Amino acid sequence: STPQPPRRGLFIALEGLDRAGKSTQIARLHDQLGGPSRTTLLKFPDRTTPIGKLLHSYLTSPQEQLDDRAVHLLFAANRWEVAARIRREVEQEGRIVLADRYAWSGVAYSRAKGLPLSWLFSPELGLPLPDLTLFLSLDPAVAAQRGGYGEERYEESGMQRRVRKSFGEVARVVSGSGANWRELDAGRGGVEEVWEMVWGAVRGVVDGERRQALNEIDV
Ligand code: Z5A
Ligand code: MG
Repeated sequence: STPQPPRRGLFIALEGLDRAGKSTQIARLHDQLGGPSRTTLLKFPDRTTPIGKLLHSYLTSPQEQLDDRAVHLLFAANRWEVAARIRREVEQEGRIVLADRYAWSGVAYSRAKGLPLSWLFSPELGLPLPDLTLFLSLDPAVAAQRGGYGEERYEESGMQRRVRKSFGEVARVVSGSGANWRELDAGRGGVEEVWEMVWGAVRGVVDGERRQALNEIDV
């Protein structure tokens, strides 16, 4: 008989404002879930690809002029560059793919510049839908005290407050469409307390039932 593919893996995204603790928690998840032999860690924007290099230059040179819609499409294109890889690793290789930011950041940051929500979702439609999105919620004033702030284009308090509001809109649309969106209070304690919440949420999906194919973003 033909060999069956392994039980499919998982696709999990971490989202949140700047300094919410995404990279800290996702590194811990990566270890807990078996490290590089079982788990792939992706970060968006992926600044290593040609499109990612353009985005890096845009983020680090605030004087650079680029139309807001063009920027939005570049962030989305940077995800489409790895969409097939996510699907292959999860569905055929049984791996766990973790994303440090994803499409939801794409919509929320551009929304904070005043672009219409329906337009913003379009280039994200059809991308692999995470089995779980963990949104690390944090007061922008607390985030600003965590240091290393103010070097990139969006690291400014007015923008961070607008992004927090936009994430609220995104959360309503995304959970309303049936996606698995969990908000965690990332200001409730130190790294250890937040980790307990993160692992509690992830353990549930690791053990849970799932269909072989990943769903697509469809709001
Ligand atoms: N962007 C976009 O516009 N469109 C898109 O489609 C995408 C992104 C994907 C770059 O993102 C920018 O791109 C970002 C959104 C935009 N702009 N902004 N703002 P990035 O991912 O490269 O940068 P970032 O994630 O926003 O910043 P970050 O510093 O990497 O944040 P973090 O990963 O959430 O935090 P961290 O590095 O884990 O922790 C930050 C500090 O806090 C660090 O010193 C930790 O030790 C400390 N920390 C962590 N947890 C705690 C707790 N619980 N208590 C106390 N201190 C803590
Ligand atoms: Mg980070």
